[in-house]
Amino acid sequence: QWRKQWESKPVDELWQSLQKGNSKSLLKKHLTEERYKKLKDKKTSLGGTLAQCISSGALHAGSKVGIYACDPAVYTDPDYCDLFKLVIQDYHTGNASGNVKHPEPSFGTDAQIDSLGDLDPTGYFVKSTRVRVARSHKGMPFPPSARKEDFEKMEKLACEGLYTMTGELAGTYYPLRGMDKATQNKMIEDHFLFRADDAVLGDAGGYSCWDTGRGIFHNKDKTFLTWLNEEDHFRFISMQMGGNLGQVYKRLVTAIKHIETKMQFAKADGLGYLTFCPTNLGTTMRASVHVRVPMLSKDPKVLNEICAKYNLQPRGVHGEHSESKGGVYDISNKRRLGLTEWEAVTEMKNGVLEIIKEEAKLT
Ligand code: CIR
Repeated sequence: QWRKQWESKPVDELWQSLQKGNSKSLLKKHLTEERYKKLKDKKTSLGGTLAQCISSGALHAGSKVGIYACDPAVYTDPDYCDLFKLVIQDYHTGNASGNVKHPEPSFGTDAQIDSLGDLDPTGYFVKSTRVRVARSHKGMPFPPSARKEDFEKMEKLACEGLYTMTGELAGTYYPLRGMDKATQNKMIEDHFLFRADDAVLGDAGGYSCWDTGRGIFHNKDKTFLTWLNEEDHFRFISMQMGGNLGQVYKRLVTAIKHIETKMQFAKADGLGYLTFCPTNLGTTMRASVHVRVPMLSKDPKVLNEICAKYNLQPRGVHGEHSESKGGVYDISNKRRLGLTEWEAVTEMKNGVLEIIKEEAKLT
């Protein structure tokens, strides 16, 4: 059903739905009638529209944010950036009138990265470690306003870059289009396959021209992966079993620094790397562990206190809105904007070390 180029509903229809529904989204809060009138017929320099940005939020009253960027231009467009800045400030700082400035990217020195080490040499507490970042091609539209040719061009450019990687990072690209059943099953088993099955993303135009330009690159050991055109143009993922955050983070940093010599990513002053969803801007980084804390999970008060102190987000292991099972939590950095990559990963490390210390006391 998503094979064709996606088209949003007319902007006035979306505006009416947003007014009628009881949405509590940041979109509804900040898209005043005055801003709506200013933007409703205004195209960005890459050809995107307000209807594309608000489609998902207008159709899903449960959305918390409700707005997506139709293309990277909205973040710097003199008319659109007002609205986006308010949503970004509000989401990332809890205060729409604040003024968070994102610093220049900084991944840490080699010595610092090496010092991250293993969070759990016992191997008992940390089951696995994963760090991901998102990236977008400079000057290319996001899915709602991308055409089939854009997806094809992005896939080609990405693959040319990915295939220059060597050593541990060298790998193979598996396009979703025409993937045989055996490869598909293997990908599902490995939890790598992504699908067009999220209506919130679908109604944002995220699956336009599906499955053109979509695919997965991974190295031989499956410790380094790249998703092409799932939600973002790129998701770079480094992961492995156990708690060796130093190895996982170093692998990711090596890969993205190399790819950045092959192509240009969309960035903006004060916002960092630009992404389709404004919640991911900045470092775009989520550094996480699956940690086994059966004792702490009996009464999550202490766990929640540590998470609050270190700005961590505890989740169940089956995604953002799942419950913890068997005392295993997915713990990740909550802040992505307004701090460096190095600060974000360090915050995660310190918090997880504290969690392990408290769990060990009770064990
Ligand atoms: C919302 O507004 O609640 C949804 N559009 C999702 C926001 C979280 N962002 C994301 O999953 N990339």
